[in-house]
Amino acid sequence: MTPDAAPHPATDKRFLRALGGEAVWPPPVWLMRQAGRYLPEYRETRARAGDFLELCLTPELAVEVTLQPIRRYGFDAAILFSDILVVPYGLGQKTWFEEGIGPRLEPLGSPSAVARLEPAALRERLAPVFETVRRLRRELPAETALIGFAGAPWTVASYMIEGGSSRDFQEGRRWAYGDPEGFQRLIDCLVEATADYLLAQAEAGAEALQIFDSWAGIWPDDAFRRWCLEPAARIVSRIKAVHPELPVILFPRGAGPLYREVAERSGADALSLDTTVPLDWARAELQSRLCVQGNLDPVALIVGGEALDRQARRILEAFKGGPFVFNLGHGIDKTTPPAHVERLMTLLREA
Ligand code: 1CP
Repeated sequence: MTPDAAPHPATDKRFLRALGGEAVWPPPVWLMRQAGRYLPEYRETRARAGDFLELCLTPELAVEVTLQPIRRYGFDAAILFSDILVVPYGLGQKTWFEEGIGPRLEPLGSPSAVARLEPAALRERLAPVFETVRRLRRELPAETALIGFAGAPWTVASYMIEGGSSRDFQEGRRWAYGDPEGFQRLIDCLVEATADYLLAQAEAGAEALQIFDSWAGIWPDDAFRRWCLEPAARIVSRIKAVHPELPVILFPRGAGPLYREVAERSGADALSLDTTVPLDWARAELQSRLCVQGNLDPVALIVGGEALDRQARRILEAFKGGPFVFNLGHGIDKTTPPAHVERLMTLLREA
């Protein structure tokens, strides 16, 4: 770990310095899902786009909504505006977003459907995303880093199998236990497609990459290793083979004590911590090995006031002195008052 005042930092972007292992203070900050429905200007652009996938795949509009939270709050990092489900779309699976329901996909049906996916077409189908990344690098303020992202294989597979959101992921779990070889073929396909997709974002100018495994927390430990940790490690290794210096953040949400194995074995530069990870444990077991990011409860941000201040201060106190990026433990809720984000930013700047 290098001290804050390293003589020749490779970058002066605060966010990238923290990912590189520096204790930057006050900590760099961004918020998962920082562009979205809680912002009136997003709702306005969203209405103009009509369709959500159209918004993701129209560079002019995707750039605009990426920049909106940066203009308002001056976060240290912008995250490309897109969605994890553009990958199934890029693979040729029918994917759409229904107002008031969320993502919908034509379910894969059976493992044999994996053979019909079209990994060779992904780069071309998702070309607008890479154009968005290129434009963002030109338009972002000099001090703001650009994060590219993708869903992790299991989390994306869960939507591909269930045909949308799920309460208990029964279909995916049945598939994994009942036909592990068939399920492995889907995961392998997603490992390759996701690595290709992230590498293309890196070539277009993404300066850090985050892999969202939002539903990693449902598995027994052996299944977690096989379906979450191993695929993530393979993606990281493919990225590092081409771009050894490009920082990768993993978000194995709900991994509990397995977060430590992810820190040791995934090859990631940083871990994004969900709200339930105990702070003292994370400081001792995780932050001693790599940069941690997180883990404010999004509901504390909805409530605001003293409750928000108290939760934010606890996190600051726990992670001060080591590599740390302030963030939420999960995506910002659409009912969050924008003024509460402003209050949080004031508190962080005074830390
Ligand atoms: O305008 C709308 O109604 C669409 C809402 C929305 C938005 C704003 C969706 C549909 N996706 C997004 C953008 C998005 N999604 C971003 C970029 C914006 C930013 O961060 O500023 C990112 C990083 C995501 C990632 C994402 N999509 C995840 C992983 C993170 C997480 O929150 O766990 C997941 C699981 C999705 C799937 C998805 N897409 C959209 C919704 C509503 C959902 C969740 C559905 C569910 O809960 O199962």
